Amino acid sequence: MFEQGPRNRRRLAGSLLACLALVTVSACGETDEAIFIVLNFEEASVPEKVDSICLGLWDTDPLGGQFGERYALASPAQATLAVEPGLATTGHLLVQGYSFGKRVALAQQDFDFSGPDVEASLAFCGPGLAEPATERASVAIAEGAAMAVSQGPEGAWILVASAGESRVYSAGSAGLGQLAIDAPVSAGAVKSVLAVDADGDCDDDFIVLNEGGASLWRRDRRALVLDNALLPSQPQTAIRSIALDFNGDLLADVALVGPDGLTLWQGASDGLKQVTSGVTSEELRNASAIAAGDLDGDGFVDLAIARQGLPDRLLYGDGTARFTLSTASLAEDDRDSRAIAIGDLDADGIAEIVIASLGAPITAFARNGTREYVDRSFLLLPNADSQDATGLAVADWNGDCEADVLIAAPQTLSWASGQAALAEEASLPEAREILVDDLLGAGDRDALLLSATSLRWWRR
Ligand SMILES: [Ca+2]
Ligand SMILES: [Ca+2]
Ligand SMILES: [Ca+2]
Ligand SMILES: [Ca+2]
Repeated sequence: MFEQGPRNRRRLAGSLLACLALVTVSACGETDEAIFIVLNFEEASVPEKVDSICLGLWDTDPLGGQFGERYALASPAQATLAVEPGLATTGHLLVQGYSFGKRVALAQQDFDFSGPDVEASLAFCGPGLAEPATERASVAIAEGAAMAVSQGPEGAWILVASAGESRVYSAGSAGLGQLAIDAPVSAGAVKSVLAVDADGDCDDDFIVLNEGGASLWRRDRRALVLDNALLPSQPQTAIRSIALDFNGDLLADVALVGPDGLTLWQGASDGLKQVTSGVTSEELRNASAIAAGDLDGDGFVDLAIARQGLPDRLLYGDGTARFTLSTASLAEDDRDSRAIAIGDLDADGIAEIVIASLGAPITAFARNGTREYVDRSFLLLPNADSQDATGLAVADWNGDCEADVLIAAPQTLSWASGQAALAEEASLPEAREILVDDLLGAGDRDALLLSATSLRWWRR
């Protein structure tokens, strides 16, 4: 196993930090027994710039040790980590790549300490997938469930949680298999689930929002463990949440929204702490969804917040937990917005905002000036009728390194990037939640569609 303990942890971290600066393997050689892990960061390998990574190593033996650390990426082409095996014979490497705290890339593989050095790449897209997506599996689920995907040493876990029942699925050649994993169970109705690495060990834990508030289900090898000590104790009524890094310290922060507006939890070494945002709850009441990204290009993460029956809002961050409500942004209408996403739809390096509302078509807003966003749906999106959409995923679904839009609705749609603007690609089964992730750790794209009665897995 890896030699664990504060002294050894510092030394391993120092060795990677030194190598990030020097980008040479020879500078990392500290011991005879070490194996070298070489990470390659390919330019433009993901639609969003990877600005930090979490590098996790686990002994294959669940009783063995582990190592996890987050690192900022300036613009290295390569980094090397020397790892001493201790008693371990085989290990698992997982590298999560983040943009402003949101995971946008992934690399993982098993390795053998007696074998060659390990080489991993954070590539996630290209050269483009011509084949249409097909359904790989469909399973029946309990009514009222919510889902999220956690990446960790045993691969991707799909949590489907509802009142009185928690199921964890894994995607494989046989379809979606239910794993025999000990997990907490929500007593009340589940509003949403978020995957976020709350304890900094590079695997994703879950924050489950239900009628009673929030609870943290920490991923711990073959189990999910209730660990609310990592969350603030303040009661809150949030219905949706996102992972982000609003103060640039590499620790995962969480932003939550609901009828009472915005709540911010700032990551610390011993868990998440509630901080004030600078915006009153009245100014953001009836919030229904939230997305994060750098909207004005100043290097600090900003927030886009959808609301039910009230104008959607933009908040500009200053690199701390303080956000300023924009008065001159997004249309001042009162649609029933249910989902919001940020992505660069036209690949010009400037983020766009996509909003899904009940009884209205999908809308895309583009930056006009410094901090103003205006409706540019007619330029950016296919001509579309009202979709009654409740979920959105903006991610590279067709593998050309440009953002695509997947819309969860009574008739779910995918809009694909291509030569010019987004074009309608395919109709998918009904869904109310949708997400795109890499379920097999192979650099491919998977979509999960959650409806009232089923979980469906589509794959390119
Ligand atoms: Ca974790
Ligand atoms: Ca910004
Ligand atoms: Ca753009
Ligand atoms: Ca694409």
